[in-house]
Amino acid sequence: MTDPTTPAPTTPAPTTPAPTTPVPAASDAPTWPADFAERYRAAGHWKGQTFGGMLRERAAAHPDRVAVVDPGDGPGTTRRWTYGELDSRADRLAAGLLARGIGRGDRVVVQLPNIAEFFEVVFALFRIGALPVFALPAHRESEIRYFCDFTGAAAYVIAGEHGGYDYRKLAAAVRADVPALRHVFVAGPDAGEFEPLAALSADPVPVDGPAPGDLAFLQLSGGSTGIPKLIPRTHDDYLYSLRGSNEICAVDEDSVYLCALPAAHNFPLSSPGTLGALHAGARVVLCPAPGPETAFPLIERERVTITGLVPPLALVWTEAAPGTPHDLSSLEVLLVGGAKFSEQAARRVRPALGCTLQQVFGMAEGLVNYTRLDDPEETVVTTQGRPISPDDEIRVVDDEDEDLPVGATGHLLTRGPYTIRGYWRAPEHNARSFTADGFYRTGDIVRLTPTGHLVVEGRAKDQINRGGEKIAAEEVENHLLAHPAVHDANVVGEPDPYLGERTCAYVILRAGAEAPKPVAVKRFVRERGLAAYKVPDRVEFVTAFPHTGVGKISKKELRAAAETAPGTDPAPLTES
Ligand code: AMP
Ligand code: DBH
Repeated sequence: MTDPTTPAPTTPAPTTPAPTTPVPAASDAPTWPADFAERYRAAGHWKGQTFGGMLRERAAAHPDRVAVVDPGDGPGTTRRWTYGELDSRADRLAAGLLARGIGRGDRVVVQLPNIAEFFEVVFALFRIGALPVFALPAHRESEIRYFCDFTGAAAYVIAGEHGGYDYRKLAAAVRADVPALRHVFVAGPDAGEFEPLAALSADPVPVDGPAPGDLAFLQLSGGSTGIPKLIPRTHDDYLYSLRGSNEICAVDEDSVYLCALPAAHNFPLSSPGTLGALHAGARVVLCPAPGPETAFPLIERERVTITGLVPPLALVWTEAAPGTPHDLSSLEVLLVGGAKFSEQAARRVRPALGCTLQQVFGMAEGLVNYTRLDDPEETVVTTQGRPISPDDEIRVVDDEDEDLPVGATGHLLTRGPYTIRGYWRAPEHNARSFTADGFYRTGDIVRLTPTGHLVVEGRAKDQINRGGEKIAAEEVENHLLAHPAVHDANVVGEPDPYLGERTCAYVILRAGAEAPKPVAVKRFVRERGLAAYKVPDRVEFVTAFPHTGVGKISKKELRAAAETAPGTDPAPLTES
């Protein structure tokens, strides 16, 4: 194996440090105590590798194998980048970033669709030790402004126009509000007032890269509070989760991974995802849209062997597969996760798609569970899998943090070699989200089967899981409260046959305020620059909220009201 810091033949040996801003202080986030770190190293989990080194090794071992296929947007626009090409593109972009003063420890908000440049950008950033902040294409001004501002981002990377949306306008608005944001780089043909990404490409320069224990990037949490949380992941810990995932999902250099979900999301990034595939020397095929009309022809053409979907999409694929003219026979494994996949839907996967289902229950904070390829069918369709690592510690506890017997339903706490010990720059929140001895409070309600598999039974966190897209109720409530006619607001999930859950906003209007139409309230939230998936599906005006015994608003009763009698005022529940 090559030393991860060994430069490519085109790169001179690392000598002078590049112009950089200081590496973030350790206090940006709690990390593993020394004895745990020692244990994880001794067990071989943390191997002392970086992402920059990983790509370098792959490129050296098989420069001409295809790494990334980007089908583009029409016939003749397919791009196929080999490992060698991806590696040298990352070097050249790294040089361009360094020349603009972006370096080790700097944060860069990356908001790219499923295009090849996503990998060029993140590997360039990995190589210089700058931290990608993984925004989703669905995010809008509210989220992006916050990410840029909170992380003190040096740069923001977008695709000019995509999916009918002009990200340059978003960038202009964000830059006006966040003066510290020095650069906006645009992938694609028309950068407008900003710098084209392609213009950064320069001859490789010596790079003072990150250490394996350094942060590699900041991933986003679905969150349950008004402010999104950022998840600090290191090279060593994330690479371990990739190796473990590859082994469990049998990803090797002959695999072809179709990235159908947004590439920046933790699931398609790492479970085993695009980075798992690249780690294995396999091929990544980017899918511009996740519906069968786009994905099925690509599966046939590129001989895709494995992909991952959220439950609503898995349902659509299983319905579409029997009637498709496309040959899906190359598909060996379908991973489904992000939200609970119903047993009935799980049973339909193999007959419809002819492949093995793997359920995956994961979180960007760390812990990932998979059903195994050789698990009995009943386990695969009725559980959400078991942890990657023998060193993943799982506790199922009651409301007082007391351990429950195996089989009992309670709160899932976890600690392990790839689960964070704290969010980035969030000490107060960390005190609530982690136990004193470092277990992450997942907010999920689970039970353990005798075989050690987890079954997700519900959620204790104030979050709506809208078909795999997580929505923090408080974040939406804060936007509703900004409406001049709104006195108070509560957002809860209600059952939806397709998404699993959708959002309902219960709103109390100000005395004397003219009642807006529900649709106007939705528009108000959207116009405040919130991602479309967070805009309430339904807005109900009510006169009061149900309360608990101690006078807190009862979200439980609100949820029950939404479930049993949509459209009725839940206030009477308290009066009975
Ligand atoms: P995040 O912390 O934003 O990465 O979201 C992770 C959360 O998604 C988990 O804590 C669960 O609430 C939910 N989740 C992910 N996969 C599954 C699954 N297979 N079944 C049920 N919930 C899931
Ligand atoms: O929902 C998730 O965040 C998720 C689901 C499956 C995840 O992070 C993962 C696998 O790694």
